[in-house]
Amino acid sequence: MPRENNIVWNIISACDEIAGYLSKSNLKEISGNTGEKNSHGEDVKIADKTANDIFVKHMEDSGNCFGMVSEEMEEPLFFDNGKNSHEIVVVDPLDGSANIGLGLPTGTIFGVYKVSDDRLKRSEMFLQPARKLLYAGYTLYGNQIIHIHCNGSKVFQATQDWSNWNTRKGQPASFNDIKIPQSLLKSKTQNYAINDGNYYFWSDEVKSWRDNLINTGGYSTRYSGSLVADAHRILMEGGIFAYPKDYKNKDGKLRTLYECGPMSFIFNKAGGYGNTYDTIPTDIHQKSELVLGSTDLCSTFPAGY
Ligand code: FDP
Repeated sequence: MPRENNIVWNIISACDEIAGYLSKSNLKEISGNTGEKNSHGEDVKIADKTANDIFVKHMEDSGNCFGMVSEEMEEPLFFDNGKNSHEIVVVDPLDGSANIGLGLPTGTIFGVYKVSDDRLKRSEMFLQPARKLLYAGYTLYGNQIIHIHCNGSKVFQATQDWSNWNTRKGQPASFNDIKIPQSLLKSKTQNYAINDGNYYFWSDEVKSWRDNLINTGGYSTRYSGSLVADAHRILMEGGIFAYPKDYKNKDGKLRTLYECGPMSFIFNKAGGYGNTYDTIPTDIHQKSELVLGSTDLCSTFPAGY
């Protein structure tokens, strides 16, 4: 598959470079903090900052990106080099960064929107619902590098091995139109990905939903603490990922624009459910509750409690 100079290939190139950086780095060193805080007052790890720098460089050099919002930047960045382009990008350059020091899976999540007609360089340009995404995807840095992409109609996967991370390895045909399995009808054990350690911070409704799931039987907990890894398992095998609001995180923990939105878009287009598909963010760094997964199981979740 030849590389072209368009925003999607520019994003894939950025993810490839991030993958190379992660694979060659000293785990202890890159999991250290830079001493800076991100937009939510959280410590920025060296790997977070480096992944962001790599992503910015690729967007800037491409000439195909009008502007971008990143978890690691307080304000949107607009590129002179892309002033005539038609696309803006939202990104979490390195999601699941708590996993970095252990060599456990991490990922990059991104979405591509159309530039607003007024072309005014303001953060309002990015405040669009996931349903308006032109394109979204994530890259999982695990045993292999897995790119999941959605062009608005289909969800597809490309896999690269680490020895060849900078060349395309082809796309298995069976993964060219990913559809999430329904959950409740299946006889095999299903997975739920939720941080049970927050149980006592949840509302009574969420607690009883989770208790009921366990009492029903046939469910296993699979939670790695990396959204990309946990959501990927659910997309491929069915089940539910949920990060509910709780008494610590009153709006939820995950970011509406560059985490929840692209994931909700991908899950909806794969025939599943993503609760923030229609949410219009009011701030670029807003947080939301996130529920993703098989439509039948997600419909039982008491969202909003
Ligand atoms: P991290 O802070 O390590 O980047 O994006 C936030 C995130 O990870 C998600 O990847 C992950 O799903 C979630 O936080 C894990 O949060 P908890 O540790 O509170 O479960």
